[in-house]
Order: sequence, then C-alpha cells, then structure tokens
Amino acid sequence: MTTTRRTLLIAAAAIATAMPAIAHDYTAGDVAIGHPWTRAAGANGTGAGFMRLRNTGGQPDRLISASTPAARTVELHTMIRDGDVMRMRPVQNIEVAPGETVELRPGGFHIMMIGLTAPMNQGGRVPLTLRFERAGEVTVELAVEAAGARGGGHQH
Ligand SMILES: [Cu+2]
Repeated sequence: MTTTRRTLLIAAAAIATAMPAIAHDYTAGDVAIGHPWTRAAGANGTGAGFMRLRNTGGQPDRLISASTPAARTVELHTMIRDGDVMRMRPVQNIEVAPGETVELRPGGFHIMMIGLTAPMNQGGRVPLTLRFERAGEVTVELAVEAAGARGGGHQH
C-alpha cells in the first residue's frame, strides 16, 4: 500500500468515526435545530446548552423556555460585556426572525442548566425540551462534548 493510499484510508476512517456526532439535527414546525451540544459537567454544577436555530418560515418565532430532567432549573441566557468582564444575563426569549439563523454558542446566547441532577459525561446525550412560541415543543438531545469544548469540531 502506498503512503498516499494509507493516508486517504485513515482520513476516511476518521470521517466515518465523526459522523454520528455530526448528523444531529431536529425540526419543530418551521424551526430547524442544528447540532445541540453541551459540555461535560459534574452533578450539582451548571451546564450550558448550545445549538443553531434557523427559521425556515415566513413568521418570526421565539424560543420561550426549555426544560430537562437533567437540571433543577433551566434559564435562557445571553452574555453581556460589563467593563472588562462578560456576564451572563437571563433573557425572556430568543427571537429567530424569518429566514434567519441564531447561533447559541459560548460567549453568546445559551440555555443555562442550573443544578445538574447527574453528571453530564463526555460522549453522552442529555434530553432537552425546547418550547417555541409558534413552532411548539420539541425534545432534542444535547451531545456532551469535552469540558472545555468550543463547539468548533462539530460545525455544519
Ligand atoms: Cu448562563
């Protein structure tokens, strides 16, 4: 086997291994939910849920709440700059305009899970129910990534 061919095979194997984590999307009405994920965290701690929300319809929609059996309290948060530090602040809802995509990501909007009822272990899945004003309710699974993950390995 030539070196080039071996390299290609290794690359193909790496892609195949990564596939199950990447193909991970949901829809609720006109809202497409792309790759919901979170970071590994211990019991009683806090976790943040991230995902991409795309409104494929013609009307504005809003994420109005979320819940999970994995945490005692769930809030919608954003990050704001306060002098030199970034602070989390609860928001009433997260609006997704028609045709727009809103990215929930580290440093921005996120779904705050407070008082984790069990550890969230890397490689696991955590159910999270999202409630939209128009699109209604959908339960997605957050893919649990490494504690310091930025989500860069799973963008699509
Ligand atoms: Cu937060």
